[in-house]
Amino acid sequence: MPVEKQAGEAQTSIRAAFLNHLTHTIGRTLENSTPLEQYRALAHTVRDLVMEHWITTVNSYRDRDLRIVSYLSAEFLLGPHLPNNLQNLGLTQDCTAALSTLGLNFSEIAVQEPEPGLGNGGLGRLAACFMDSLATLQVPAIGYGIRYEFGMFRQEIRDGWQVERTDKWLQFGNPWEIPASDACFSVGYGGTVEMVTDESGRLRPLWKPGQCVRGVPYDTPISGYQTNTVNRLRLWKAEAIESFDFQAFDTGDYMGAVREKLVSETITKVLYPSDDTPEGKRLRLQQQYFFVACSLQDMIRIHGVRQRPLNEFHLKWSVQLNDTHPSIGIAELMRLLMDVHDFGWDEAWEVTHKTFGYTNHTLLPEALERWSLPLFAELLPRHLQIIFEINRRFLDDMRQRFLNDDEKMRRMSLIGEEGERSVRMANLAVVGSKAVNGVAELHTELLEEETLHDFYEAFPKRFSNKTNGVTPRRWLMLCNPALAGLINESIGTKWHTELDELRGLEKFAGDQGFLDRWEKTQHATKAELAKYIQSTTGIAVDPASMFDAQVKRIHEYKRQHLNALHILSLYCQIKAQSGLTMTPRTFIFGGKAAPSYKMAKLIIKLIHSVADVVNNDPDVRGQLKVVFLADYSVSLGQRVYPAADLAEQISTAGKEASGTGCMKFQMNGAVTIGTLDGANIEIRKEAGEENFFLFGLTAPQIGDLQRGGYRPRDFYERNPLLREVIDGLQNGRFSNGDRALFAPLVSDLLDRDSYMLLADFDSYSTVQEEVGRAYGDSPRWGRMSVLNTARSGKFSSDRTIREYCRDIWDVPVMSRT
Ligand code: GPW
Repeated sequence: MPVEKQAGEAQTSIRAAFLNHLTHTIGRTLENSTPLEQYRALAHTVRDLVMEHWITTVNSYRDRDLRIVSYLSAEFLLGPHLPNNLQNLGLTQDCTAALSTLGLNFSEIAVQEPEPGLGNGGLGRLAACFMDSLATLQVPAIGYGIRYEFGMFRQEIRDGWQVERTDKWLQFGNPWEIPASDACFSVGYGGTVEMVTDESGRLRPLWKPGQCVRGVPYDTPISGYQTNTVNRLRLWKAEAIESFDFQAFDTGDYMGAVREKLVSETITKVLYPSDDTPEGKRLRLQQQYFFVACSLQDMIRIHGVRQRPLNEFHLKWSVQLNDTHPSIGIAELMRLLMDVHDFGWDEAWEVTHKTFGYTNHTLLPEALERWSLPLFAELLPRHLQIIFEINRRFLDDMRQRFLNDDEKMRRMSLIGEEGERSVRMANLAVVGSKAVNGVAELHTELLEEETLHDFYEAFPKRFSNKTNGVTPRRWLMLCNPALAGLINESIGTKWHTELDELRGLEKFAGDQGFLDRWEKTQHATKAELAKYIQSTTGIAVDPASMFDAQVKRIHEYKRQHLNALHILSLYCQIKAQSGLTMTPRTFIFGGKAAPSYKMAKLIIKLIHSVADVVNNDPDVRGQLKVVFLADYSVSLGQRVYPAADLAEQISTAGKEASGTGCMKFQMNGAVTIGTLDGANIEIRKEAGEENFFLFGLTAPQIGDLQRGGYRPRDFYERNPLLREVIDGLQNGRFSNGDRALFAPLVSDLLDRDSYMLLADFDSYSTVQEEVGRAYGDSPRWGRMSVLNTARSGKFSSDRTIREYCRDIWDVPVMSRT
């Protein structure tokens, strides 16, 4: 049989290549190698296969001479490469078989891979899903970002509190990256801007930076699913410029030279661990400018290699700004074109504003990036001049169009004048881009009507919505092989790249035989997570109980504490009525808090206190279990999403721009309890109202309530169960008598409650009761679960990327049919 022979050949060559790398790359024999060493040998084996496709991709792009998409992002949260690359190559089974002939277990080796945690959460993971879809759709694209030496911190839990530990992901080397020493660039900071006369007698500004660092690119191949396309993720590392060392060394200041090196390398040392809350720190601005300056120089270099004049830059590149973090690129491209390449202002602006697209990811006013003017002037004096000039021209234009509406001019200015003067990066991004988009329908609507309303009035055509998506390769096929297998058997495999094909499952939603298999599969996946929970937390959970999961960054607007209050209310009910039975549930939490975010850290402590009380009270009779999984990450997500029955998407309406975890849960057949916020609205529309548990106030109702003077204490006084829970938090009932512990939380809830937990508590509890009843009705729940998967097709990042390609980037996607 030729097919089997081929498979046999693949196995034999993987086996040979693996043993070869073990000897020649790692320097070990099979017998005396550790699993980590075996992982490294296997990673090199797979990388070799990916590299072959890379070479052909580079050649094919060169021949086609297409516009290239450049995705600029301060974060790329890729997750483990090994299993993903094997799946894309179609070699998972061959590899597993090849290893087993050597007495090795693939899964045991794969778990050795340190996760590249170069992102905080949703924004960084979105960039990774986009890279996957771009390669799968064979779009010429480069991702540009920062090679942080230390990624997202590792989270440990001590006595219920979060403790941060450094993430040394590069400690044993990274087989997936290749330094590209031929494309290093320098980046300047500080210094002065002088007016000098050039050869042609023209007076022009010359920036003389006070400090210079070098950017060294590290490339990671990003493979597409079952294509030969492999795109490039280029991450920059900061190094000292050698000549600086020599200067210092010559004058005998060896220590000074080394200090210089340390200072330069600090720039890419560590990822800022805050999500949705920018810290106006100098190093952060240095990081942003560093990677953007390197990336633009690299694009101009490639443009030159393609022998194109620079006034055609925008025809050959589409540069997407992943939030405002890279938006300094607008001023930097202006500077490069004018100061380095002799463009006049108008010529430079023509190219610049047709090059960029800006994606906004938040409505939280405190999350909109602003840089203090003195800091900006000190680090980037020339860029500040350029921003002032962009602003002057822009406001002149607006003043004419809006007849001297001074209030409006103040709101639209790129420079904030309230409090300390600042550069408003969102305004810069909107003014300097050809396209602006939000990440879910409601989010885009609120951007247009509220947050960026003045700009929407001025440039309505610039705005559009691009609802987020996630890659079904990682978030269904890879993480849930059992369910993916059942789906393949039922409807074939076309859904791997055309997720709408999942609709074909609808016809099985009433088929009891199919529902039984669906449930059995789900149960087995839950049993695996139960084992993981047992081994990491020591808590025994029952896979037959409802797995109710909330995994995401810890943030007040995401309201993990609403979930916790509800659990406490169930507990109080059990205590009040001995013998009360309810649908058994396992509440699963996971997520990191920004190290400086006190309230988020207290919420983690709260969840642990709730777990202590609930898990250890015999009156509960095991009906409720609460677990907090430490160190939430992409790989941990890959365990949780497939095992969940219920997904908690309970943010205050109008606060979550989109959310993407909701999509991963839905694909894997979880049913959602959620508010009308972000992508929940679209998930509910797709799934059907009857397959979604809706609760809570809407965004307009929240606005009304807040404007009318919201008094959370009224809700506390009106609801006896809520009162019992809050009183318990206050009087130490849930904290071994410690009355001080949760006092900050309680006083915030009673006196401020900015995120309206108390207003939504009643509705949440009522709907949770309904959830419990529905779960008890297996055919009903099974049907809801199948229909959720069947109707999740919209949330493939392939769909999202197709929309960006069509509406913003103007590049073709490869169709497979
Ligand atoms: F504040 N998001 C994130 F908008 O993960 F920049 N980190 C961030 O720093 C920001 C947003 C920023 C998230 C949003 O909170 C989430 O709603 C969205 O689904 C995700 O970005 C991807 O669009």
